[in-house]
Parts: sequence; C-alpha cells; structure tokens
Amino acid sequence: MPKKISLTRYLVEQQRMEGHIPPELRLLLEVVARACKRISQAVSKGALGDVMGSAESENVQGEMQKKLDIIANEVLIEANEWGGHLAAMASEEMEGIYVVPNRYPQGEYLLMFDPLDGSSNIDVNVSIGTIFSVLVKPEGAGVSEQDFLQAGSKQVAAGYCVYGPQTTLVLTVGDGVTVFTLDREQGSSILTEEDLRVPDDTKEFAINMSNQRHWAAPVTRYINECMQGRDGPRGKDFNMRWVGSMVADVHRILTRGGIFMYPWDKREPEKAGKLRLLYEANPMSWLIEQAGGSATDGKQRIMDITPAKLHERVSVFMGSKNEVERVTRYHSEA
Ligand code: AHM
Ligand code: MG
Repeated sequence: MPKKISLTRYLVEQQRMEGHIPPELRLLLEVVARACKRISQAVSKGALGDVMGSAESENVQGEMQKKLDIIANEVLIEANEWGGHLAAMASEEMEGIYVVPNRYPQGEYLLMFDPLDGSSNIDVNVSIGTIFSVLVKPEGAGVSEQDFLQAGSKQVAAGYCVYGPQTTLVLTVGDGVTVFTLDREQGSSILTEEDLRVPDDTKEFAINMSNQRHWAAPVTRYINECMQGRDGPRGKDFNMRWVGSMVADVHRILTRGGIFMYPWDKREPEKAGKLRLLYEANPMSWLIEQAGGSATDGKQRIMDITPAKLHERVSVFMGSKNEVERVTRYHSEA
C-alpha cells in the first residue's frame, strides 16, 4: 500500500529542500491548516451547533455578517497570534489590520484571509471555504497597513480550504499546487493530489448571469459568443456553473478547467468589482497560475496590481489560459 503523506510531512520535506520554505513559514501553514480544521468542525455541526444564521452585524464592506463569518475570523486569529511567526493579520471581516499583541513575539510574516468565503451558502448547506495569502513584512520597525499593500507576485504562500462533501486544503508555496484531504477519523490532512493542471481550453464558464444587463461590452460579447454554442463563432457548446462560493467555483476549475468571472458592472460603477484583491483574487490567481492557468482583471495580470488599500476590490477573470486570454483581448479591442 502506498504511504500516506500528511500535510506536516509534506511541509517538513518542502522545508528540507533547498530554496524552499523556511521553518517559520512551515509553522505558519500548519497553524492555518489547524485553524481550517476547526472551522470545518464548526461548519459541519450546522443546526446542531450555534453556527447558523445572521450575527446581526455589518462588516467594513457593508455586508451583513453571518455567525460563521465571525467564528471563522476568531478561530484564525486565536490560532495564529501566539506562534511567533506573524507580525500582523488582515481579514475581510476586520476594518484595520490586527497586529500581533505585545505579549507574543512578532515574526516576519503577514497573513491575509477571507475567513468564510461564500457566506450566502452557509445556511443552505452548500460548499463554503477559507482563502488565505502570506506575504513577508517589509524591513523596518513596527508594522502598518502599508506593509500589506504589496502586489500578489510577492506572495510566499497561498491557498484555500473548501468545506464541502470533503474538507480539502489546496496550497501553493510557488512549487505547483498540492491538494490535501482531511481524514476526519485520523484528524490529519493527507496529500491526495500533486501538481494540479488547469487545461488551456475549456467549455465551461462561471459567472452570475443575473447581472448580465449591467456588464461592460467585452464581457457581454464573450458570454454571448459562448451562449451561441456550436452555431456561433466559437463552434462549440458551452456549459455553465455558478456555485456562488468562489472557493468552490475555483476548486472546480483547478480540477477540470473552466473560466471564473466576477467582472466590474454598472450596479456600483465606482467599485472595480465585487471580490477583494488581497485575500480573494491574489491567492486564487497564484494558485491558478501555478496550475498553468491565467488570471487578469480584464486589462492586466491580477498579481501585478499594486494595491492602494487593504480592502481594494478588483474585477476577476481566471482559469483556463486560452479563455482568459480571449476575454482579456476583448477588453483591449473594446
Ligand atoms: P463573501 O466573501 O462575502 O462570501 O463574498 C464573496 C462571494 C464569492 O465567494 C462568490 O464568487 C461571490 O461572492 C458570489 O457573489 P454573488 O452572490 O453576487 O453571485
Ligand atoms: Mg469571499
């Protein structure tokens, strides 16, 4: 029988390999994974635990928070603040950064997360997840919000955990994309897939079609052509999927290809998009690129964008290379 490789063993081996992750980053990733395991337990309790429904509060983005948004945020902070590997954290659920308190040693890393992605799916028992991204704090005393405003290309680790039929952790440290599945009986995450590849071509797109009338012309053109199927210019039929949890939609694309889009639209024209750059678009872009796919905002590579603020939003096109290139080209032609 082939040996099972746990996340711990995988990370230790990555650490031993020359030029790969330093010990503090390994520790950080283990702690994030442990926190995700706890969130997974809370999620799976459902109505049997006090985890469903609204928390009756609003986050900095003006969105109603669910109880699980707050629980997941607390779990991630409590798990990560004392280990000595972090200087500060930033979260979708917190307006400012969370600096590691003085009573704990400060490390050199910065952790960003969307603690519970796909909040609208919590109460209907559909896959949700946690997205995270790790940066190195720039040299200098103290830590500030400014330190977080680095392009996605500076990430040193990124990943997500999907809480679905299985709890799956998907990770990159810049050496391909690796998948770990939680073995609930053993309580450990086991490597189940290595070197994920996103096919260059696809017949599947993911977009919220109910926003169609608000889209910009290049998006309308791209989707119209897909919808015409084999009778149109694309000469092939397309399929559509939209879970409404980015983690689940991106996980499908990493598994079998596709294109995920959350474009700018006219509903809130002053916002670049719905999704957040630092803790949603950047980590997902890096995973997709590491698997051979592409990720742009319609004009440029998402990971090249230098953020101007912590909760900056961005338009997102990611997945199978040739489709992302096509819709990006439609933007430049428009
Ligand atoms: P959240 O982080 O508050 O859950 O919002 C992000 C989610 C993404 O997971 C998903 O792709 C998108 O919002 C769905 O938005 P919509 O309901 O507009 O289709
Ligand atoms: Mg989210």
